[in-house]
Amino acid sequence: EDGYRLWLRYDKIENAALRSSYSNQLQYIKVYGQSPTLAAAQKELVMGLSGLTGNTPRESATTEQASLLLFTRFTQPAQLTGITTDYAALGQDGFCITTARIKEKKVTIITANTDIGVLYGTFHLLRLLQTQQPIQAVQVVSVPAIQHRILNHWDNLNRTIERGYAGFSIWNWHTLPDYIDQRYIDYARANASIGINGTVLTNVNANALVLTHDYLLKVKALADAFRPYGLKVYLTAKFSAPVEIGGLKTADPLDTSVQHWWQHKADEIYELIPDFGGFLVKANSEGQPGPQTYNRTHADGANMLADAVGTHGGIIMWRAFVYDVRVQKHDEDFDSNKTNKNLPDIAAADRFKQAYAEFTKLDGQFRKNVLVQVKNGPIDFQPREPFSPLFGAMPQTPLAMEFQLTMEYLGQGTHLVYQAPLFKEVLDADTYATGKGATIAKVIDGSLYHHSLSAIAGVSNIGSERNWTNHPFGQATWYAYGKLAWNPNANARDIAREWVQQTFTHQPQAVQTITDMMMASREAVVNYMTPLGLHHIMGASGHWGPGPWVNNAGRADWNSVYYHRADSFGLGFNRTATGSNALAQYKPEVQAQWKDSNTCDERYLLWFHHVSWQHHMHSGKTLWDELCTRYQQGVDTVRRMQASWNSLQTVIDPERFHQVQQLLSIQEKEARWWRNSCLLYFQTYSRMPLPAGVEPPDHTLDYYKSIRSLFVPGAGSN
Ligand code: BDP
Repeated sequence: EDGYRLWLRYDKIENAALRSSYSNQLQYIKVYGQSPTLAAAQKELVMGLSGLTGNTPRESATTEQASLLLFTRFTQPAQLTGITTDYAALGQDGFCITTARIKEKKVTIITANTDIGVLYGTFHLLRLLQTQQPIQAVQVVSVPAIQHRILNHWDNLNRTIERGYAGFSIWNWHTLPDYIDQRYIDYARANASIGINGTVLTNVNANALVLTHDYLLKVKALADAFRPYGLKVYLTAKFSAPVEIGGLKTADPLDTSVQHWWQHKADEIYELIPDFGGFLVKANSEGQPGPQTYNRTHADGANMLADAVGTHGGIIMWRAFVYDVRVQKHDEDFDSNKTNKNLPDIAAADRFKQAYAEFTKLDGQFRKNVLVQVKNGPIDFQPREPFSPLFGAMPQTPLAMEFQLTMEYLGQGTHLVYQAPLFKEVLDADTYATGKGATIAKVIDGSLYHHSLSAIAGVSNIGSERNWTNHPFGQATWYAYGKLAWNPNANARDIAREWVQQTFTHQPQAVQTITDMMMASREAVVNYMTPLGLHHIMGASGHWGPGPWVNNAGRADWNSVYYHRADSFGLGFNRTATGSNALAQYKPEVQAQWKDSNTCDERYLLWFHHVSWQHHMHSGKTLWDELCTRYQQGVDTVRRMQASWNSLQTVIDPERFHQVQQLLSIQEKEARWWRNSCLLYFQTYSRMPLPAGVEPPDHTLDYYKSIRSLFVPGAGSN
């Protein structure tokens, strides 16, 4: 049991009565229409039903004999005119599963407007069986809320992965285009099973080479392999490509030779890949070139590319993850040993504010096929961030959400952190952009401002490891991302439960135990890394392990001390009107939740306030005592997760049991490392003792500071 099969294991159901009821009901399959997608649906059904029931279903020659019928609006057989489906409500990707009677015989029907809708319905039906639901009277209508549900691979052409912790890239550029690894097909199947319909193959820190003809042939081979599963291919576009591979002197978006170059490049791509999705672009951020290099705006850059792909139906996802040189210019003055000296200057610049400052002024200037892709928080995928103030602040521009499935700041490949609660916290957050109830889910599904174009992106956690994600529970985050992209209103616990049933066991107590572990895991990582609104205090560059003392990284805002601002008075970043005033980027109702340090939701306290060590917390404790307690709670939760997992030895297969057991013990060790390092470091400012119940660190601060990470995979550009 090596984890390769993900949640599509289709192992035989133990309950014999259930098995035979499923197999009786679904014994004769008839698929109306012919296409690679419908063939994939049929193949999946045969594989799934044979595995789950032990009985291979048959292909039915006639409608009369069939008990499971798959058709689209266009292939619905004439005999079945009595079966009415509200096709208009299903859109492109939605599906309907019903039970009906044809001449007194009960049948199950999967129908949709498109073949891909039928495939999604097929996976849904199989999931009902995998989770052992009753299907005698099944009635499901399911339509995705978001149009483009995409994975972003930060994969380099040399197969390393930026911030990747599951081995190397699954794209083997060397053997493409001639060799199609079964893994590509299984990747597409897995994505289709949870409704993901797009994949950006390459890193946002882009390499122009992928746009050369030879690489495009390799991209085409992947696109062809994915197409039956409805998975569109996208690429990252390096803004300087016209210079790097096109021989032009400039990449200025207003230069006609540059515009033509991109137009021809797009034509070449669409010639090979008619359903190519479009480009994802990181521009003028962390050293990437962009339109500002030529004194043009993000809108100028995005629009030029939008015009190139627009004639072919493509889209541009232009990232808002930018922070410009205004912070950098403070570097020379920035002296962390005298943190307060330059605070007013640095605070005025506050990286938190930059994406909003640069992008809101461009609202209304983007072409119709451009989405601005915004990370969930204003800084960078921290264990907990307030939502980015851009959401709701650009009414005329469709905004795409960017979540990070790979765990750059969450313990990387060895920590069990189920991220659905994090995603939900963001999706459910109320921006108040149009009054109460203007949730982020409504911003990105397009309903708030009536955009028909909508997208969501998850930075992939997938690699060449046999089990795809290295940590077996990394699969759960991939799974949950797909489910929430389809339905942002779904419940994180329900998703966890169904994932556990498909992935590990049906034993009710064990399902409960594992689900509880997963649901506790996100708060645990917040507590043992960055409680109460601390953020970005990890080791520099690799972002692995604690580094609250980091004060010598290349830019002011790459340093932990820039973010936590510990001093003898207290802790936290004042982002209220007396500080950087980043808070002003939110609507008044949101500001009201956070602006007063006495009433601020304590999950965000140190994001917005510099408060005294003696600050009176809601628990009645001082800030210092509360901070210590939270770090301890983080460690305690991991220990409870260990105990829970250990209780499952007889239920889980030995291979995955031991794998997770070992990983949890690394997590416990690292949680202690975080707690000890942070408390010792912050204690040099608070000068207060550890409260009762908090375990004393077993080494000195100097020892923790001296720990150097020998190897951190996936190191990135900062
Ligand atoms: C940060 C990563 C860096 C990425 C960057 C981005 O540390 O490796 O390139 O984000 O999203 O999280 O562009």
